[in-house]
Amino acid sequence: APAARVAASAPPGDVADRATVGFRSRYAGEPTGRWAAPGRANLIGEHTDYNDGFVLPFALPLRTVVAAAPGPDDQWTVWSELSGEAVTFTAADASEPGRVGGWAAYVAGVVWALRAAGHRLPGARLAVASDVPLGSGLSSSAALEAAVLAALVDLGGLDLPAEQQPRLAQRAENDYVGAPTGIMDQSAVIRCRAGHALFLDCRDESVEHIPFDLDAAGLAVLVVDSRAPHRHADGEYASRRASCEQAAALLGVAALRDVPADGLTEAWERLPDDEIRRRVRHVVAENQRVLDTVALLRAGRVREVGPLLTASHASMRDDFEITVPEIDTAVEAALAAGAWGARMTGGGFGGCVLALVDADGADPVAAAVTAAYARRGFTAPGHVTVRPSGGVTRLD
Ligand code: GAF
Repeated sequence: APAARVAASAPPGDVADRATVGFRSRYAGEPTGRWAAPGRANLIGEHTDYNDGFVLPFALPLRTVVAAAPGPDDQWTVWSELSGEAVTFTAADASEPGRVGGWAAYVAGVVWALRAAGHRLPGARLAVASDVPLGSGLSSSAALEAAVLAALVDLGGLDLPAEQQPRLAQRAENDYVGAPTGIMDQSAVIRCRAGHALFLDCRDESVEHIPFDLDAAGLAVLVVDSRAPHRHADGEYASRRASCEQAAALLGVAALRDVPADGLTEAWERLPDDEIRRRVRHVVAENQRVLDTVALLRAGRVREVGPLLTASHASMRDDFEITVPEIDTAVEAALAAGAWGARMTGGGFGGCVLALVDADGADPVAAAVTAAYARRGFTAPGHVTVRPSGGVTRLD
């Protein structure tokens, strides 16, 4: 059956068990503890985070688990089930971006960011297992950062309050790995609560946990993996960000967050060309859609969020131009099969679509997307239904 193929892209068996087994076989000892961080989906609010705006992500039941124990001073070894290899790096490697590459750069980046913030941390041995699919726009990198960060904070007895952890993990990604991402993903995987979406103001990082009770509403969220490759470290993400910053400078505001929805027409006239106008329109309207979605969820009107999701998708496709044919096909097919709303989630150029469907509607909608893919000759999509889950936690 095609069900749960997103999750099935991971090896079989419980992810926490896999981390322990990996730790034992690699290091011939017992881990001191295990830390789990989720992937995330963003309900709405895309490319708004680096514009100081609003986002509304929720954590996924798919998790990355790190089993860890202290190790020799100034040395970190990390094994991952996905690569099947261990990477060892020293304090010197971790002090210079670029010295550790590939997936281990996210780990070295966390060590780097902790040390740059003045923390003295112990050397460590780590083993990583994950059910969060890589490169699918579900924040596998933020999950890895958050789980490693939690492990190092606990092993070192460091004083780093939870509210400060997203910024630190973001620094690992921005300054060590070199991806110019915003604060949404790290905030989501660290701060989300089960049964809730995280309403985050990316300017001051204040949060509100908004009830997102799908069962009570008789609804489900279907996540479809487009299987189109997704790379937000590449030039498109950076160029969208640069356009937004350029527009803010032209409009004389600190960030596009400061352009009110009813000030769009005026802003529009002051911008030099059609492309930059459409970029601005996306961000300004998307911020308002987040606020409207929060208001509906607060009122328990979950189903009515659907049209806002679909409007967000149209804006990403037409104004921000970050979708791809597989993604648009999945959204159109989901809507045609009865979804209340559907949109791409994450940075774009591939990744996943989420669809708000009736509780018994996930299978028919997934089947409709799969059929539409087959008609267009695309690689079959993956899919899984998800519930809003909790953020990073220590398991034992
Ligand atoms: C990626 C980035 F990492 C986030 O910061 C955010 O900008 C998102 O794309 C788009 O909303 O996930």
